[in-house]
Amino acid sequence: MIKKCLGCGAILQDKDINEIGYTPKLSNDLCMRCFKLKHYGKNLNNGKVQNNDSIINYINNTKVIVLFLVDFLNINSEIIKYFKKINNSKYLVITKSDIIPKNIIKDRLIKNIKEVYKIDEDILFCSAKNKENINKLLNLTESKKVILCGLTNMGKSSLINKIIGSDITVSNKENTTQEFINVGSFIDAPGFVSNYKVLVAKTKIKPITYQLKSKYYLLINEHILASSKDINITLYLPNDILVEKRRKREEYNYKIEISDNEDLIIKGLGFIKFSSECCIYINNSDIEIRPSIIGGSNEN
Ligand SMILES: Nc1nc2c(ncn2[C@@H]2O[C@H](COP(=O)(O)OP(=O)(O)OP(=O)(O)O)[C@@H](O)[C@H]2O)c(=O)[nH]1
Ligand SMILES: [Mg+2]
Repeated sequence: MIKKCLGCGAILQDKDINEIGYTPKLSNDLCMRCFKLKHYGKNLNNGKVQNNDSIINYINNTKVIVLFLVDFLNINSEIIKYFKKINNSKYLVITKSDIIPKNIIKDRLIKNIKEVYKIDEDILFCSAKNKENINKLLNLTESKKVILCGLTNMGKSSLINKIIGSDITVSNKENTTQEFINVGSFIDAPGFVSNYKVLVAKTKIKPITYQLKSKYYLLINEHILASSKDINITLYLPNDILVEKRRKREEYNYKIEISDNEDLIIKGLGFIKFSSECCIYINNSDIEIRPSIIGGSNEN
């Protein structure tokens, strides 16, 4: 009989230690990877990576309600493209609402996201950490089957655990959930993956405003950002990201024109709000520009 790991959904097997689902004893409920992740926070391997379109096809072949999870820092057009490919009844859920900076007015944020990304469906906030809207999500989906999907690390498994008290493996490593997991009226999905690494913001984001002078550049993790003129920018990033100001060097890979009130998204990391137009130089291609989602009355 096929037995699945309760932590990640992989089929348990005792034949190959390097393959997904390995456990030394088939009587165990968890594969070795989940056991180590849960008890020691250790990642034995990166797991199997599911194909994003296969996940979408699976969902589109069901009639279940879809909660599409994304956190405040990871909203970008690549992710929204996947949201739009889903044909089922669906909600966009801004998860980990506890990390959203204090000054952000949530109604304004929803209005801006709807406008920028042309979304007609309802957008909700929720947090597994402080339980925001957990009951609302339960009521919305009452007695119907619901699937949670979204980019890896958006907190899908954490949310299901919080709602129904299950014990699916949760970690800040990518691809923690390996297969679709049926628990109660919920289905947990493997996360979508992308070319970029998705960092996890642990605590409430404290936006930092910098004066970026043309003779300096900012080193944000491994990303370099310089400007053609002196400008003020506000960084929305996980708080533990290292940002350093350095004297300008000359070689940059990309030159981009930015208008006032636009966000520069550094995918997997967060975004930077520009208050005035300028020309920036950057060395990373995993970026996007959009009208700021925190513009209008949220201005700081
Ligand atoms: N601050 C905060 N962190 C959260 C919340 N929910 C989840 N996290 C953290 O986000 C990380 C990823 O959580 P998971 O539940 O494993 O995410 P997932 O979407 O199931 O990830 P995959 O299985 O890889 O697709 C973990 O470090 C969680 O502790 C939340 O509501 N607030
Ligand atoms: Mg998961």
